[in-house]
Amino acid sequence: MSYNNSSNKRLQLVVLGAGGIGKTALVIRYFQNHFVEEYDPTIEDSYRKQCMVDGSQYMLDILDTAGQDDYSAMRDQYIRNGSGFLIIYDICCRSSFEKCPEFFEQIQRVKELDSFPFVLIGNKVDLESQRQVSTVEGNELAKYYNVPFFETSAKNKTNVEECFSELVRCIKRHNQQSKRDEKNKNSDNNENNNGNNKDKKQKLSLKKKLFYSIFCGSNPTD
Ligand SMILES: Nc1nc2c(ncn2[C@@H]2O[C@H](COP(=O)(O)OP(=O)(O)OP(=O)(O)O)[C@@H](O)[C@H]2O)c(=O)[nH]1
Ligand SMILES: [Mg+2]
Repeated sequence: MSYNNSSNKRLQLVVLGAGGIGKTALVIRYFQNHFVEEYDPTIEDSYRKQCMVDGSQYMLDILDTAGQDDYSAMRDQYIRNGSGFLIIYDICCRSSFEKCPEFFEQIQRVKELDSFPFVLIGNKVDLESQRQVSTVEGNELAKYYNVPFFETSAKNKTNVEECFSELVRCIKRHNQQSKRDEKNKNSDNNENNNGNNKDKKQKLSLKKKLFYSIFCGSNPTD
């Protein structure tokens, strides 16, 4: 399928979260449907995939970022180019959960937006016995941001397709809302302009009347 005439369906997704929480494992599970057992810290990797969501086809460009703080300087650039974000923590690592607001605030700052498409993800849900962050806490944080929440397992393939598809829906909704806002802004501007035009016409006709009364001693007959 060609995307030349549907560039709006090309989406840039950015995967963010602390180091070692399973960002790469989730992305590889989604792209290649296998589980990466070993931990090889990422610097930056990108993947491209076509996907079908609600009957529409999309081309996803996914950027898997480094969780290690050594590479955090590159994050602003990734965020700038992203249209949707997966912010991920490890349910067995409390500090990775506590880091999520930092990513959220960084996106807000770089994008200069209060809200943007993102899904919150608690990964490694197969390691239930080592859980440090409850499902309720994850849900509460997602509710606070008003975004979808998933608990996933890259190992067991739990909710992997679902979280990517939901992010695509979030981006679609966000873009539709932005278009509506833009339209409303334009029609407000037009109304203001129409008002201004009326004002201008009234001022011109007053000027005309003044001109005639001064120079002709009478009013125009229009
Ligand atoms: N049990 C279990 N282990 C996982 C899961 N996801 C990832 N892991 C393991 O966690 C370790 C780190 O996973 P990565 O995907 O490399 O972590 P990362 O977030 O990409 O780390 P950085 O690239 O350093 O930011 C690996 O050994 C994975 O096999 C999961 O869902 N369940
Ligand atoms: Mg990685």
